[in-house]
Amino acid sequence: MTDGRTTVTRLTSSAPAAIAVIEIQGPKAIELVQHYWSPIQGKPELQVNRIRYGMFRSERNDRVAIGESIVVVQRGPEVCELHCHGGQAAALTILRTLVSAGAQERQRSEWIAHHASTQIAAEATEDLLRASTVRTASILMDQVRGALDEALDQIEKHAKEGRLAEARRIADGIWRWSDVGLHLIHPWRVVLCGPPNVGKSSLLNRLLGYSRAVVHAEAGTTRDLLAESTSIEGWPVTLIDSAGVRESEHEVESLGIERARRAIDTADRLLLLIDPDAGWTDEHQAIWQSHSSKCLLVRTKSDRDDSSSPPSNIPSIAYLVSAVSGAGIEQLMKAISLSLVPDHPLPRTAVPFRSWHVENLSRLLAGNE
Ligand SMILES: Nc1nc2c(ncn2[C@@H]2O[C@H](COP(=O)(O)OP(=O)(O)OP(=O)(O)O)[C@@H](O)[C@H]2O)c(=O)[nH]1
Ligand SMILES: [Mg+2]
Repeated sequence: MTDGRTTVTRLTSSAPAAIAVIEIQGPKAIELVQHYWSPIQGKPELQVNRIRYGMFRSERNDRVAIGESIVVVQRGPEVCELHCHGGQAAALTILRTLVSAGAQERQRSEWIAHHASTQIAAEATEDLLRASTVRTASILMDQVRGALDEALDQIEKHAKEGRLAEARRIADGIWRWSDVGLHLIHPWRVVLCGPPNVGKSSLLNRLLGYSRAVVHAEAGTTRDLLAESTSIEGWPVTLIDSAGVRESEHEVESLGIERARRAIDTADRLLLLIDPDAGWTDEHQAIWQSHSSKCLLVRTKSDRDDSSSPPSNIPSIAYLVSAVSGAGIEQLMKAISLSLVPDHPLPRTAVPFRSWHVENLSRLLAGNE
């Protein structure tokens, strides 16, 4: 399998985690592990599928300063897994030691491609390592287990046997999940926008759950874009705070407003914020006219509402929130989630998650018209 090479691969993601798993395989695998590892208890011999605990020592000549506690599992005659602490230092030390002793480092992508049953299963396995929520990971896990491959096989079979309508029906059913599939590891970009002082930075902080952006009573506080990753109902989202949009003579503020406009144009969704006192302005109207289909209207500062000054020209579809009291925030999160993914795939659904999957389906559907 490794052409006589002994290879070592870090199987887990390089992001810090509780545990890192390194696999060594090839003719020298077991010998190398036994050279650097010794058990806490019992004989040093390894047995297939027996879990052993011990110390990995980088040096054997008694000049050892630090040993790493690891769990060792021999998985086959020439394969061994080493489970160590998940920070960078432990895994790197073990990898480097084994490489300097003659093993060849193999990239995880190569390892995955070799072990996966299909290209799609390999891609799903790679993306699974980058999934940031249980919800997105479980969709990718379904694709690792073959949901998309099976659906594509069915399409091919129907098409070959002349049942084009059936092939098309299945392709249509998969294609409808394209948007969610393409965002499983690439977050949706949701921009908080509106005139200065409407409460964009305050709402960003409230949605994130911590104080990330500077909030101030002075209009024009935020100058640059401020992007932060989070998840909303299990969907990965980058929330972006922006400078309040207005005509400004101030050079730095104008640069910020220019960036805000670009972010508004390229956003997946906009939270267009309306201050209860200032109401709906020309700036709102301009953003709404170009982007109404991706806008959620949000009337802010609801804790300040009183019957003596009811907001007049604010559309009634606006969500009412208070970044101060938290009122309406949960409903807004639900609305954002529903607007991003109105209908979510059930378990074992075939979901295309790379652009080439979507392009192939689009071509297939276009050719079948
Ligand atoms: N009572 C109340 N005040 C709020 C709320 N949200 C924001 N404010 C106040 O409104 C002012 C402006 O808030 P920011 O969050 O800085 O507004 P912004 O839209 O980011 O402003 P710029 O960055 O200048 O465009 C501050 O004095 C906040 O304390 C709220 O929900 N309730
Ligand atoms: Mg701000």
